[in-house]
Amino acid sequence: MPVERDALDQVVARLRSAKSVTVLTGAGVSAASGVPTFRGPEGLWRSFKPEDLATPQAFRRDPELVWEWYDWRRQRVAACLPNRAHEVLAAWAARGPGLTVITQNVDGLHERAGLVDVIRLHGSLWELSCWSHCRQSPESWRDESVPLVQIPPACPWCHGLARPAVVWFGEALDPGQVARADAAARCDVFMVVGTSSVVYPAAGFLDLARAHGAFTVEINPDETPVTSRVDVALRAPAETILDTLVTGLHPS
Ligand code: BJW
Ligand code: ZN
Repeated sequence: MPVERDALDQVVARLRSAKSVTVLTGAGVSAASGVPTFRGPEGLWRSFKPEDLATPQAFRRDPELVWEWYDWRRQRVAACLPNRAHEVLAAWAARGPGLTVITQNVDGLHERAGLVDVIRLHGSLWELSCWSHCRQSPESWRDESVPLVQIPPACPWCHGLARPAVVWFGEALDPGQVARADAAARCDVFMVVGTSSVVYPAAGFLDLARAHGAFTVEINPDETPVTSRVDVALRAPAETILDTLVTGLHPS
């Protein structure tokens, strides 16, 4: 179903008068790049249960299996390129202050599109940390080797087990990133883009923005648990609708 012109015009008008705009992104933003989403028909978890792979318990039980999954995902993402949604957000942010991007994605595609200062709630596929938090190691370190040289990889400092520096179910998010997201949610326009909005605390930032009085927008081809709570739901792919919105906002 085509997105109604009225709805688009309303969003562009709000964006034009906004001093601060925050965009919360999820896996759907990277779908057009070929990165599988988590849930849904083609989701990463159609054949794996999240609790089998994305929890500290799963890692403790079988680090090799979990690392094989992450190694496969790293290889897959390394072969992908940022799409129009990533590019539009990076170009918009580069025009000056006012746009903040919070992402749940661990793929690094926002950064590869040139976006700086992205708030990363769930860590990065490209960073590792020491499973036993040894005193010598930094909190995390970058490792972009594809495929990994060794599975499971070792901590270069204590030679014990390394883990992906991502946030698994039941783990706390980085308080610094949460504080930044919390501040960014107090904005004039808050947009949730390409996320199923089922994972907390990320999904809760929309309500914080609403409580602050933000105008709220969802961009997703499918309905989600927050669709009924936003001011405007644009049922379309992120890579087309963000382009349309920004062309309306900054006509060349
Ligand atoms: C398109 C599109 C296109 C397709 N364009 N769109 C409150 C209530 C209930 C539960 C909880 C709660 N608070 C906490 C919990 C527990 C839990 C949770 O949320 N559980 C729910 C699932 C029930 N949360 C946690 O455990 C969090 N930790 C925590 O709360 O800690 C508390 C604590 C405090 C102090 C000490 C200790 C603990 C941690 C959550 C971590 C989530 N981690 C993952 C894995 C990251 C690593 C990895 O990648 O392997 O993050 S789970 C996974 O889901 C990943 C994603 O970032 C996240 C969200 O998924 P996302 O992005 O929404 O993807 P999909 O696939 O679900 O949706 C894609 C969407 O795109 C779909 O809607 C499509 O329609 C759409 N789409 N193509 C636009 N072209
Ligand atoms: Zn270590």
